[in-house]
Amino acid sequence: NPNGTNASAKSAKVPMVAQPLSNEPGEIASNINYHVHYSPHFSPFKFEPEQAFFATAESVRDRLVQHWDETYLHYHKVDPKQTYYLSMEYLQGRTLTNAIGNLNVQNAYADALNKLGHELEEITEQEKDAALGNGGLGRLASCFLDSMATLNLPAWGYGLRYKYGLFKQKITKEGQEEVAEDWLEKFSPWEVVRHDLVFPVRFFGQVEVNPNGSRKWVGGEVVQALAYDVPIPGYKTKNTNSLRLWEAKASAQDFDLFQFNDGQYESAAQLHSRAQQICAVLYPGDATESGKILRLKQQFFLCSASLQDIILRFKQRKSGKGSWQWSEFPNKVALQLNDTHPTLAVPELMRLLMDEEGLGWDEAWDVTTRTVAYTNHTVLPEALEKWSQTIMWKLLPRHMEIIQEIDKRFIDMVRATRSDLESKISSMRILDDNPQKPVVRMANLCVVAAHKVNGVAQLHSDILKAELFADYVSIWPNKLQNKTNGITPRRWLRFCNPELSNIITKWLKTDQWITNLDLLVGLRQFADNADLQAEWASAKMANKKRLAQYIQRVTGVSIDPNSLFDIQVKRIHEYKRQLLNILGAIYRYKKLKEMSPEERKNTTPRTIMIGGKAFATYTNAKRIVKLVNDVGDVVNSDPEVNSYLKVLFVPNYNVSVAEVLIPGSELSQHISTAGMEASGTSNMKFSLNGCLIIGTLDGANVEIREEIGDENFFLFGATADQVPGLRKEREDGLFKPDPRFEEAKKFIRSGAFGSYDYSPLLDSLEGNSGYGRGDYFLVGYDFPSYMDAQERVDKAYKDRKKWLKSSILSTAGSGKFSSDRTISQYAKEIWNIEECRVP
Ligand code: T68
Repeated sequence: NPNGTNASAKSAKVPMVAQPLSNEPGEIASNINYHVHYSPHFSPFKFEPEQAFFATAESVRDRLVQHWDETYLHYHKVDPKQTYYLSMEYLQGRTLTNAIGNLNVQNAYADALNKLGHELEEITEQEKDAALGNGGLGRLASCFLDSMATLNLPAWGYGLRYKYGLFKQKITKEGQEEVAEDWLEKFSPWEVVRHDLVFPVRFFGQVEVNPNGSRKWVGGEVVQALAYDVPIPGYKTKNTNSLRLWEAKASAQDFDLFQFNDGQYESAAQLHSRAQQICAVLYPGDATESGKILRLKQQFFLCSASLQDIILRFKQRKSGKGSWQWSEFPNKVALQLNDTHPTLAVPELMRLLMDEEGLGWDEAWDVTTRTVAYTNHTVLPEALEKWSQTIMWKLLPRHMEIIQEIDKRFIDMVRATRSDLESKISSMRILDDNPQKPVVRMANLCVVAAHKVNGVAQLHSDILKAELFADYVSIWPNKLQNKTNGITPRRWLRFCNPELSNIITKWLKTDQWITNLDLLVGLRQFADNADLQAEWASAKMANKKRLAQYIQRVTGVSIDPNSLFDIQVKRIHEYKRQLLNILGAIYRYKKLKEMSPEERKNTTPRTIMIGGKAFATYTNAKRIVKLVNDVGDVVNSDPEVNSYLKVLFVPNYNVSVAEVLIPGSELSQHISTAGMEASGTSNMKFSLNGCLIIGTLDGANVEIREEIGDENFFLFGATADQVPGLRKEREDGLFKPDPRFEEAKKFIRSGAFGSYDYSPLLDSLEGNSGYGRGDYFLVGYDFPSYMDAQERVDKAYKDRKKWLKSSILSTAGSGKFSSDRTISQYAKEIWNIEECRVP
């Protein structure tokens, strides 16, 4: 029995897997009908698109559950080494289209729904996005889950089941407004609650020393972690992995019936409401101490529940197989930390092994370090996590003891073996004992404890090696690796862009590219072919029209599908430089205004779309959102120029909005200050969909340009190694701004876009240095080369054949950026796991 429990009734037998379900449209229709009636969630006899969505999803889930159970049994039987991906974020988006596509039952479901009077496309639109993440890091985790299942790798994702994921962005006259988004408002048809999987997680309390010297963490408060599983189907394979999301609950004993009956309702349910807070929201504000404690609780909750589950599975599989040793644990478990957010897995695994399982320090440390690997996603100093030691001692006293010991042993090791590093110890060690503000540096803990550390694009990994982690590399030369990010070609081409997919399949004479993306190079030989170009152009036009309809619906602005569609969508951040984009748009607008009507006719009409969410307390990012909206209001209603230029802010950018925008884009902007964007992944999605890139030599742009050819990439800007020197020049007062840059800023200051006070934002671009000044992100320095690159874009777009050729070559050169490639590399070079295909 894979669950390790004894069947209580002697004769009780569970049929291991139920009868397979038919995928014949009539059978599917009756299955949907069955759910409408017998899995009721609404009033009887209601069958509008919403009810049809839930019933359809439940019928798809039935099919997934069969594969899921078989996968569960198979992994249990084979007992392979498995990967556990620990992430505080998953940006799953919608599931229905992806699940139907991976099961290869699109046509059957479309037919079945037709029989019931519905259109599949309309039904899929009913689904809410699961947005349990912020941006790139969370979406990467979801792409990885898709690839792990598709590659038949025995792997699990672990995360938290936030009630409110990422906020919904509303655009008002004031700019961005955040509204809570309740993705579980009705319910999620995909998740399955596992009532038998509950683990206790402790907070606060104290450490008890036993007479034999062993230590135990006791007291404090205990909440229960309850497992919710989401199926992760692979593409055209039975392997269906799990994303296990933990929810926090208090138990019935924690409800004080006496107090309640005494009318003290709040205090009676105190522990219940404290438990509920843990999974209430993604990234609760951490300006206050209670906010910090809550975030740390979330991180620990994920780590502790997941490790207890993993250890239980390890023991269950070992039981009945004779004697075994803890040293075998790393042969069965690979734990990947998605950034430092789950770092507490390190001291928690140490604690579980020592205090619960009775291992000594050396053995526990050996097991832990052979199990854990860490991915870094940023070099921005402000994004490197540092937790207050005071808070940590309060919330996790035993873990602080362990971290102290790891720190001490690390220092001892360096002193004993590397006297040349003496002066580096204070920056390399885990604890920063600065008496003003003692902190734990989570990245340092990860690097010391992990057997492998990786960056997410070549340039980023090189920077980690040469700068952030250079001293560690001198101790452990083989620890640091590169794993260039990737995206799943299923969601990001096959399903979101069926028009282009069909053309690719037709010209390559195979659809194998869907799981072997390198085959796209086969398109290169046809890049000049007039027939392919015509088909390519018509697919793009169809997608542009669909995008134009979407824009009309959400903004009320009509855009011209014959104009160049130019898109920048990502989180709003100063280093990503949406400000450079909008200043360029402003300059373009001003020049158009100065032109004669005849001159305007020679320009390339453009529709500039910018979308993305600003973190709620990030003031300058919110000012940028407001500026884009204000510029759009003026430009789009200016009859003199609005057939040559439109500027749109696309509200509430998320995964399903991306699925509409990316196929319809022709130019996309990836224009971060060089050295600051670790990788970027939307650059890969755009390129895969035949969109040309204007960008800096940053993150994965470098590799994309290498793959697709520099003649198909609009490059501009300083390089990463020039950046420090340029900042220095600026500080020394040597920077001479380009007149075009000055003109654009002056135009905003003149009030051309309304009366809002943009001076704090513009001031950040002025002066030589200082907090919020001195143009740290080098917008002014890169502006002229950016505008020159934009002129090259305008010219290139007029040569239709050449543009289409570059577009085809962009898709053809994107094979490397499949997350299947990325995950195969993790599997071989970090996890040491192998395929375990369900027969
Ligand atoms: C991104 N990081 C990188 N961080 O910025 C991007 N959440 O270059 C890279 O492509 C991507 O990771 C995948 O590797 C993030 O998305 C976060 O969202 C974040 C940062 C701090 C705390 C929580």
